[in-house]
Amino acid sequence: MGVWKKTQCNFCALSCGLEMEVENNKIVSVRPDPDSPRTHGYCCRKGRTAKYFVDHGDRILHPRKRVGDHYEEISWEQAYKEIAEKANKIIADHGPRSFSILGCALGSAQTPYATAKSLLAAVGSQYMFNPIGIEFMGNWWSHGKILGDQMHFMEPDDHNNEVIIYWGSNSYVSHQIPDARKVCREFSENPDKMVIVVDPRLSETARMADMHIMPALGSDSLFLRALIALILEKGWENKQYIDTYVADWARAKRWFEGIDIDEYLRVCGIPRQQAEDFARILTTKKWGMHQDLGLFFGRHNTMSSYLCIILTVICGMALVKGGSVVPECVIERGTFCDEHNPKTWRAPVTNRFPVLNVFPVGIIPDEILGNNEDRIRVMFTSMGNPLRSYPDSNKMKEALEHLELLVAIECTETEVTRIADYVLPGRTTYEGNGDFNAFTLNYPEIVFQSRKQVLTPVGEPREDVQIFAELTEAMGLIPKLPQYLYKAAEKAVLTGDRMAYFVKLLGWTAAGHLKNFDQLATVIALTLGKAYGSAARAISWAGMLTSPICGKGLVTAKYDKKKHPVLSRMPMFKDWCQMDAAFELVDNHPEGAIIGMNDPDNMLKNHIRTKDKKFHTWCEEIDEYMKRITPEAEEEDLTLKGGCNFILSAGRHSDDGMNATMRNPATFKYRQPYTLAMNPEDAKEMGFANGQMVKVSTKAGELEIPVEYTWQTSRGYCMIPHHFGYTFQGKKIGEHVNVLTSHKDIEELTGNPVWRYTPCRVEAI
Ligand SMILES: Nc1nc2c(c(=O)[nH]1)N[C@H]1C(S)=C(S)[C@@H](COP(=O)(O)OP(=O)(O)OC[C@H]3O[C@@H](n4cnc5c(=O)[nH]c(N)nc54)[C@H](O)[C@@H]3O)O[C@H]1N2
Ligand SMILES: Nc1nc2c(c(=O)[nH]1)N[C@H]1C(S)=C(S)[C@@H](COP(=O)(O)OP(=O)(O)OC[C@H]3O[C@@H](n4cnc5c(=O)[nH]c(N)nc54)[C@H](O)[C@@H]3O)O[C@H]1N2
Ligand code: SF4
Ligand SMILES: [Mo]
Repeated sequence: MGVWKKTQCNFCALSCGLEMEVENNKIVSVRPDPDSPRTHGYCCRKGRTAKYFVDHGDRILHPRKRVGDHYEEISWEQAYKEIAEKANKIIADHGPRSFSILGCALGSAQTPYATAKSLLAAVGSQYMFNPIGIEFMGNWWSHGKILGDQMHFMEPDDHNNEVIIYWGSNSYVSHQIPDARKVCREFSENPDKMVIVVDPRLSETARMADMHIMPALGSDSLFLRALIALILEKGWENKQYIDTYVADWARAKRWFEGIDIDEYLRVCGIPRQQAEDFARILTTKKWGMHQDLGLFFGRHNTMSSYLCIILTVICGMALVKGGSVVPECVIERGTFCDEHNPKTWRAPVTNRFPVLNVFPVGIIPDEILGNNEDRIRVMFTSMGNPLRSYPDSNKMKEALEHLELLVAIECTETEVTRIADYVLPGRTTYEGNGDFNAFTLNYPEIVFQSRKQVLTPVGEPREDVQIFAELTEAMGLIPKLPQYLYKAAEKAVLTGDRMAYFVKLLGWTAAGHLKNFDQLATVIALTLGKAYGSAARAISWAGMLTSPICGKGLVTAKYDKKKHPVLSRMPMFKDWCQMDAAFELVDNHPEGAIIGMNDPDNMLKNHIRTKDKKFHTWCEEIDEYMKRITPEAEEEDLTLKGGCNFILSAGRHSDDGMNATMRNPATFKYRQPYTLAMNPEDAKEMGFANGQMVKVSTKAGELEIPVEYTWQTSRGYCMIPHHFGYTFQGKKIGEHVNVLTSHKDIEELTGNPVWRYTPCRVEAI
């Protein structure tokens, strides 16, 4: 019999509460945690495979450096010293634009981001790459334009919706919203509620839908434009809501006037009657929409996200009870990046800009391989696998090999650790103590959890968040910290009075020792982190103290005045003391805790962040772009050319794989195999037998793969999961689909890869 410990799954953004049975420092079984206020006793089978992720022969246990064609183990001290010297020399010679950081965040854990951002700020670079630059560029940019906020985004208020719409989302499989399966089933089974799925294929979620709308592949923007035009033609829009909350509708409205709706719908392959039925529901029921990769990885994905928000606004469903709402963020995920502000960097070769501090990942090869003096020459990676998860694996490898310094922080051998100059062992979140997921998706409760250590690390791995802080220190980018800060931190841990430490920290900061506030994370990780024996735990505290909800009257966690003597001297510390109490609540509850409540009655007031507190539906970039979203242009563009005979979904978040995290083939018997999913009618027409090996080629590359017959795909559409092509203990299974995707195929306005619409050629071998 082992000991049961509570934690949180680190495989996807849902971050289910889990209980793990640990025996002899090994996970022997995993079950969902019924006490979790986040997921209420649910987990999927991926969460249960945690032991295969942490316990295997491919773990990285010690720091190492590349010497010629092999690696040598070195000490942490030597690693830090050499990396610091090399990075500093390159930055001194070529400036801060030579320096970049990649990853530092999974969908389920983002603690390292705090100290990584701190290091980036200390260098003076803005080059951060991670999955925001894969999936959220268009959606968050659109929220920035229309709501004036790139960090908070709208999700269904599923407790109060009558209709839930999944647009390009297979939520029954991919989860992504709390209680995803329960919500799906509840809306599907309840005769008073509806599930509507907009998806060109019969996904698991679409199978449960009351209404399944199947736009022709890649035609979402065209369909959205027609749908909005239809609502306006009928006069069904919510005029009162628009008059009250929208600044510029008269101008934006022109995009939808006088267009030939029937012609648009013809190209989208949507019957007029179905479009009208949908429009009627949208304008008479209370609905919320979850958008996901079908949209985010689609053609014109920024335009589609933008139009989805306009649709929500004109139906009066944005930021209202029963509509689409924004769950508050407990931890700040980034800052608004206005691409027109001259201080916001543009990448020199591709001219791309960041959204919420992150650049699109597709630009990496060009920004490294360019001949320009200010090209990227250094990259530190953590919690990300650019050689598999990012487009164009082959080009990406060429680029990473061209770097002058590549440092990989990893818990497991990957394609990146095999080419890096230095490899630093990271802990898994089950070995760390305090890692959190900043995607607080519950609503209306504000739930927060901080992972408690489940396993004692083997070897010398450190928390990624600590490694970034120590690298910053080694690079000489943080002033020497006074002994009294370390002492205050130790005392805080001993007495539980962290606010006394906080006062000392503020006093020291006010004396102007730091270049910017982002650097505070490093100071806290090095002092309080040291005292706690966990930088992650200290960063959870710091993140909560600087929370966007601090002082907004939303936090219900109670603080004890006696425990906060600082209050008698400084009453203005009240809000911080309350956040400190919220931290304590979370810290004492390994299953997570409800620390506050969203404010459903003031969503419009609180979450329209434009200067005039109104939605801004018109913008110049969209105005220019909209001219090309026409049936003529789209029909021409949607015609397959250059020998291509299929559209490929490059990647599929299938039930059985977990991005690039689950590499261990011990789980393969539970997994979707490495196949090309094809509609049986297509396959028969091509003369392919089920299981026959075929060649798939694109402009970026080619691979060989067996055909799998399935009605889950529609005609002309085939799918390859992105869960293969990983070398594990010397053996590679299948190929990775990103050898087929080009880094040039990124959306033109903001830059997500267009991975759900990759024209390809499939042929017999
Ligand atoms: N099992 C499992 N779960 C996961 C993950 C995983 O790897 N495995 N990964 C997690 C992560 S990081 C993410 S981001 C999420 C992703 O979650 P999802 O976005 O739900 O994942 P996809 O499988 O890409 O599903 C998108 C749906 O969009 C549809 N689609 C494709 N093309 C189009 C189009 O042109 N228009 C429209 N409207 N729809 C289209 C597809 O048919 C598919 O059903 O999943 C998370 N959950
Ligand atoms: N073609 C194609 N490519 C895709 C997709 C697709 O649909 N199609 N989906 C994309 C999406 S939506 C996403 S979000 C990305 C995700 O891709 P990535 O950002 O690369 O994230 P992961 O694959 O989850 O994990 C990356 C690395 O983090 C490490 N890691 C995992 N857990 C821990 C931990 O606890 N501690 C430490 N130190 N390291 C850890 C793993 O070993 C792994 O090597 O993939 C994208 N790539
Ligand atoms: S993979 Fe996602 S849905 Fe499955 S247990 Fe983990 S967090 Fe929950
Ligand atoms: Mo993702």
